[in-house]
Amino acid sequence: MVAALIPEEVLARLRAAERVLVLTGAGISAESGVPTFRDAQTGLWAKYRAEELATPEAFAANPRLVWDWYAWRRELVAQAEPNAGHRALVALEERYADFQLVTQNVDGLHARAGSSDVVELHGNITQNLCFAEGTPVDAHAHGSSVPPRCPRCGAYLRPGVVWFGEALPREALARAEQAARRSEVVLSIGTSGLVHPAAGLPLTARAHGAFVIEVNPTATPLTPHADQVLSGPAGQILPELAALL
Ligand code: BJW
Repeated sequence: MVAALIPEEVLARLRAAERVLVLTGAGISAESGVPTFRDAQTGLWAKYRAEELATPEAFAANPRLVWDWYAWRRELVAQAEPNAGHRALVALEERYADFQLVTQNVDGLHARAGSSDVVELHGNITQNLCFAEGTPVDAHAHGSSVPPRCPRCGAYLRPGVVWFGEALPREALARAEQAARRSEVVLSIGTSGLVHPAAGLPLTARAHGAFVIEVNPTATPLTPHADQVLSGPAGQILPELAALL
């Protein structure tokens, strides 16, 4: 493996910092074999745009189609294992007294890697909610219809994720915004920076004086605003970074 060149300023900022925020997106799980959100459509699903399936309107119009898409993705996630990038963030968490990991990912791989405090902004794909009431429900216990029905009210169950046009979980967003305001260094890892309000967190942090480091093989809307860009795969860069600190 070719060593990524980590600028000395990145190491110096991370060594000096006491408060660190990490924001992750789908790119950190790519090396676990979980397709990124905007690359997810392959095989049977290639004719659909992910953005058009991840909405309450799409579910209302065709619940079976959207449920089946999530069933397929749940299977991919169940077969995936955390990678070296996820594990490097566990090591970073252990280094800092004030470390907040905020993820847009719904795959649960940070927790499976061993991160102990993960703010999940967009929910978790393993969970289910009643589509009518928004309450958590265990799908396996309730019948064979597709999608399964809520045992309380009979409405369809839906995956426990946040779709376009829906509010993010209030406490999760509040914790993420607080961390953005107090952190000295922010790592934005494997996210296209297209989806708000998550995409605004590094910019909020920067406006409050944080040093912003982006880790991504591709430029994003954040790139011109980042103080340093580590261009490459998270599964290579993050372990090198953690080892050098
Ligand atoms: C690698 C790599 C490797 C590859 N290593 N990197 C302000 C401006 C404009 C619009 C809005 C705004 N505020 C709100 C909006 C509307 C909307 C929005 O943002 N729209 C934009 C798209 C235009 N936002 C919302 O609707 C949000 N809700 C909201 O604001 O509600 C307001 C409200 C308040 C009160 C009441 C009611 C409403 C909700 C957003 C929910 C997003 N949900 C999804 C789906 C989750 C479930 C699912 O997975 O199916 O979350 S969308 C999707 O995008 C998913 C992701 O978490 C999210 C971000 O994607 P991510 O992680 O960045 O992935 P990709 O695929 O885009 O990028 C991968 C990156 O990895 C790439 O850059 C690669 O280069 C990189 N990569 N390999 C490192 N090895």
